[in-house]
Formats: sequence, C-alpha cells, structure tokens
Amino acid sequence: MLQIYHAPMTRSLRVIWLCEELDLPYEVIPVDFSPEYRATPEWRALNPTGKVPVMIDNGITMFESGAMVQHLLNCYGNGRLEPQLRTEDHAHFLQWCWFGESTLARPLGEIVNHRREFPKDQTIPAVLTEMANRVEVSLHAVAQTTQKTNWLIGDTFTAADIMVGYSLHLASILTPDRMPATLETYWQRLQDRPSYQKTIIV
Ligand SMILES: N[C@@H](CCC(=O)N[C@@H](CS)C(=O)NCC(=O)O)C(=O)O
Repeated sequence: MLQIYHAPMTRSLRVIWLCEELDLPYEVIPVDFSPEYRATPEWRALNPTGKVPVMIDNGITMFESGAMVQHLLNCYGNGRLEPQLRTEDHAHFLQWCWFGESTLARPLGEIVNHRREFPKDQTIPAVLTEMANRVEVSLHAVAQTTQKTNWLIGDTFTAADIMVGYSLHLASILTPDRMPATLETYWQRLQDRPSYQKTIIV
C-alpha cells in the first residue's frame, strides 16, 4: 500500500488530501519532526534534505510533495482532478500547482524558518514583515482568480486547488491578518470539502 510519511501540519497533507479525493488507500507513517531525527542517516536515506514528507509507492521513494501529487495523478488519476494535457486549462493547472509550492509557500516557509531558527528576541521584524507582504500579494492573486470561478481552473476542482489549498491552510495560521476578504469564499469552499476535513485531523 502507498505509504505517506507524515508530521502534523506539514506538506504530507497535500498527498493525504489527494488520496482522499481519489479514494486511494494509503498508510500514514508518523515521522518524528524534531531536527535531531530529521538529521539521522535513517531519515536522510529517505529524504536527503531532511524535510517532510516522503512517499513510497510500489517501491518508489519520493520527496517533494508536488511531484508526489503529480505521480499519483499520472498513475491512479485516470484523468480525474487534472485538465486534459496540452490545453489552456492544463497550462493554468501547472501554473497554480507550481505557484502553490513556490511563490506562495516560499515566503510562508521563510516565516516558519525565521521563527524557528532565531530566539524570540533575535527575530528581525523587517524580514517577517517583508515575507508577510509577499504572502499577501500571492493571496490576492488567488483571490482575483477565484472570485470569477468556483475553483482555480474554472468550475472544476483539481489537484491545483489541493496544492494551493495546503498553502492557504498555512497562511490562515501564520498570516491570518493578511488573508484578503475577497479570498474568504474560496477558502471556505475548500474547507467545506469532506476530504479536507478528513485530512487536517490526520
Ligand atoms: N518543497 C518541499 C518542501 C518540504 C518542506 O519544506 N517541508 C517542511 C515541512 S512542511 C520541513 O520539513 N521543514 C523543516 C525544515 O525545513 O527544516 C515539498 O514540497 O515537499
């Protein structure tokens, strides 16, 4: 069975959420998220960057959550949750998937790392503010698109909504004051999905 190495709140939620949407059986393997464990040769053998998640499918070991999502769509999606290849919708699907983990998640990750690496009295407020500003610009980009349609790709829910949705989950916790009011309907729509509700409690 598909194995998902998971720690609470981490990007493994994307993979679990996708499995719930596709009705794919999976096993969750809890990971000790401490820096000490993630630095062990045992964990580095699975993820050489020491990060979470890791997924093992049929003897294939992967790190990078977005690649895991695409791999599962390719192997088990049967065309679900992804527009037809080589269409405008598919181009935009790729755009939002990559955006979810790069443009939007990167400044969120910087906020997490900055707070983790520096004792409270040594955090640099200007860095945190700049990263929050970058998050806000990205959130507006999502809001602009989802005000016109139900989902990122028109009226069909796709894995791009999962890629971006996980990052919105993080933003709602890390930078709640930066969530634009115009994003509320889409964010609520994501949270209303039974698959999301099952996922966030794992
Ligand atoms: N691009 C990677 C990012 C992985 C990542 O940053 N994971 C976080 C948890 S969600 C982590 O392990 N952070 C610990 C660290 O960077 O030290 C992915 O999508 O899998």
